[in-house]
Amino acid sequence: MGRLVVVSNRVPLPSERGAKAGGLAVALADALQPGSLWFGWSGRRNARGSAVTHVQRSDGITYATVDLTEADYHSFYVNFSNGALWPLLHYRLGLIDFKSEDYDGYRSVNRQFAAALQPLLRADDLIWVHDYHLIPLAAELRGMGVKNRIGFFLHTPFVPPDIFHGMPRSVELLTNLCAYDVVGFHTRGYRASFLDCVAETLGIHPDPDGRFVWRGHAVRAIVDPIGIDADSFAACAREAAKSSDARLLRESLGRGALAIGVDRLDYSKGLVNRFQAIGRFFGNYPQHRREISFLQVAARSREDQGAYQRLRRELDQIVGDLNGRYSEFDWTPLRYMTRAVKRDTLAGFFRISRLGIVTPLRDGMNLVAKEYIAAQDPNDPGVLILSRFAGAAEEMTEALIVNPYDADEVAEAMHIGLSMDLEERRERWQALYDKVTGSTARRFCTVFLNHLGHADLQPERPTLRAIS
Ligand code: ADQ
Repeated sequence: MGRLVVVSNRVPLPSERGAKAGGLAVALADALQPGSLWFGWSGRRNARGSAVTHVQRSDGITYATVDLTEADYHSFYVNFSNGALWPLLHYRLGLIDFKSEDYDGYRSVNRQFAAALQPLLRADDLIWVHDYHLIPLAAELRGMGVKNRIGFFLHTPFVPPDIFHGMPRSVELLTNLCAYDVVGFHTRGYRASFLDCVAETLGIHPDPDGRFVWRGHAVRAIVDPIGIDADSFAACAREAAKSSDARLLRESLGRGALAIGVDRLDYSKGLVNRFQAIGRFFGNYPQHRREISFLQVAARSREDQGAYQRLRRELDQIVGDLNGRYSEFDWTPLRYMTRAVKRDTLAGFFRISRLGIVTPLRDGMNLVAKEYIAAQDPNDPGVLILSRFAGAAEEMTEALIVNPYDADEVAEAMHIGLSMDLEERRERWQALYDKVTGSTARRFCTVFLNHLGHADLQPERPTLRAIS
């Protein structure tokens, strides 16, 4: 196989990474061998935008990044990627704020990325593009004559045609995806939605393996669920459970148990519904008051968007109402933190908690569900409550699967989880642990790159003109 070139919106630069490695950096750790190149946005904004490519090297890997202008940052990143595509791909048509000038900015940044990347490419590079910010990148590269194999992995869900076409310019976005050789999704359901869009919109009927040809170009849609390095997360949790942070947390609980939720502060994660379910739980099952405290760690995210500011205010209010109603002078039902906590500290917190609450309204996969399982003590494991709308629910069927919109059902699952005997907890956990250790980050990369490495190379590939 040729050199691997990873392209993502943000590049986790080694100089900035510190102790907290991002999810993508962890997932791709095995795939990024010395010699690989990682390309994307530096995270910086300045007047020159993408005119200069910054290059750093670390452990044999080259990190090449470009800056964005203030205007591009807003149109490409804040407004179109996160203000339109993100809600679309999470089934939230009502939250889409589409403006054609933002879409133009999105296309323009993808063109700038392609122009900055193209001179760095070698003929046999395998190019692996990540996530919704960069849907048009392959079409732009093809328009510049790049003939390499190019794959795309979507970390969010994909939506059925009726929802997808709620987005203006949806057909352009769909045909842009057809400029990739391999398009990867976390679940069978997301792939089916994509192929339904292809069939309905483009009039092409993919074969049962997700293969089809669009304007002479062979495309393959694959299912490749992302995973974690479960063994190292488990080892990290064993150590972190002995740390002073974990000890202080345990002491602060007194004789009570801990239930934990860890999410980015994002409306897709279902925190409003989750907090309502916690209130319902203490209302419906008063016998559990004082027996358990909930800890929600919700790292602030995308704060320059109105929807996120409104969400934060709403959550502040619900937490205040809930704690005001149920707290005792020596017991707080819901502890709520809006900052990031280090990964290893969280691993220790997962291990000492009796319930893991993962109830997104929609989520591509949700790695927290897998991390929670990896972190448990096999002799006394906690119980995972998991939304049926997380991609992880397709595999993790031994969790207590809930409808996150149904506060009574989630409250009942909390009651069942807290009351579950050790034997059942062990059985469920063992089945889940086997799945988490069988579907790792390494497997995710290997499957994708095997497909990409074997994608048809078409010397006479017709140039797919970038649609602008
Ligand atoms: P995210 O929406 O960021 O990712 P998720 O998969 O849950 O969602 O989390 C990514 C990582 O961030 C996890 O390792 C988690 O431990 C960490 N994290 C989350 N909240 C944190 C917090 N409050 N403090 C510290 N760390 C925190 C997107 C998609 C997901 C998909 C991933 C990977 O939205 O559906 O699973 O990409 O494909």
